[in-house]
Amino acid sequence: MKSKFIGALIGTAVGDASGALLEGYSMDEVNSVKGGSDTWEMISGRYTDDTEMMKGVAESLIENKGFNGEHMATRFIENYDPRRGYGPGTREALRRISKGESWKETSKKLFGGKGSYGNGAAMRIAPVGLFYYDDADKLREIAYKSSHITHYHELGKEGAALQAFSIALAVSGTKKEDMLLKLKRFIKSEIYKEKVRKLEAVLDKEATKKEVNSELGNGEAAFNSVPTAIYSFLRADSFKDAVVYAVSLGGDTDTIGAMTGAISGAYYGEGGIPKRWEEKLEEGKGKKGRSYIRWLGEELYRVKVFIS
Ligand code: R7I
Ligand code: MG
Ligand code: MG
Repeated sequence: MKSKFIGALIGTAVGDASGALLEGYSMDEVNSVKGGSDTWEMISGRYTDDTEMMKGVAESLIENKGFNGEHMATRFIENYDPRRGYGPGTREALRRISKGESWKETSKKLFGGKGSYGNGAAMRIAPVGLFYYDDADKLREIAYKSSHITHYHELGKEGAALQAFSIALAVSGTKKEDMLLKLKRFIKSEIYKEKVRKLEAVLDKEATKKEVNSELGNGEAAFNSVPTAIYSFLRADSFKDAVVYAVSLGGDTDTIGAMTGAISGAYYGEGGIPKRWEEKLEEGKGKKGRSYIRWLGEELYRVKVFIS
């Protein structure tokens, strides 16, 4: 279990770093850069906002032994590093909260008053999926609340909950073939229900990457990337194949890589992550990189056992 906790957090960082240099490239461009997918290796160990924010979620859950919105928002602000490439909505939300606005009110004002449906809440959600893996109602509640800090839109929150629940299923040792049924039962929104139906269809027919992108999407909206990450995990037989495939789809490569890495790391445990990839991961400025992320996984596990 501890190895799964560490695996999901290191998996997020490794997946993020794997796609980091390719974010925004089309599928064809990615494949012309990296060639055949099985020969591809991680180029750089530098991670982006996806991992930076995931650390804030983990730190806050650990320090509070559960969710505290104001504290988590403060962690996001303290960890904020503009060079990591944050989404514009998230950047604006954190700027406003740092100026004194309430974390409960800020995100509602973005994107014309409906809030963001970007994948920024889902990409950082791994610690929530781990910490609440044994309680689906609580997991949903905290996934929504932690999203609310930056992503108020129902589809942004539901994407984060779906990603968290996928991680929870992976942690609890659910067999891959049983996951889709459980995911279908969990989802509330019609848009995600439809996406999971499409996911099942592309899985059944061994679709081409082009078909996967057109059916599931590879963009920055949560509904165009969370189902794609789940698919990338389900179709592969190893951590490496899952992440390489996710990145090879192009588009929001760091984030689809990070989310695929989170689910796969939770499923296979840290031992499933190629050692050379983990070792390539940066230690980060202020020593909050590879070793620190591993420590966060251990601590999150320790606190989970303590409160259970
Ligand atoms: O979701 P968010 O934090 O962005 C995450 C992405 C990941 O790829 C990271 O790797 C990083 O590169 O950024 O930031 P948001 O700005 O909230 O959402 C991302 C994008 O989704 C926005 O810039 C919009 O293009 C789009 N988007 C929306 N478009 C129209 N209407 C999000 N919400 C809306 C909306 O309501
Ligand atoms: Mg990023
Ligand atoms: Mg991204």
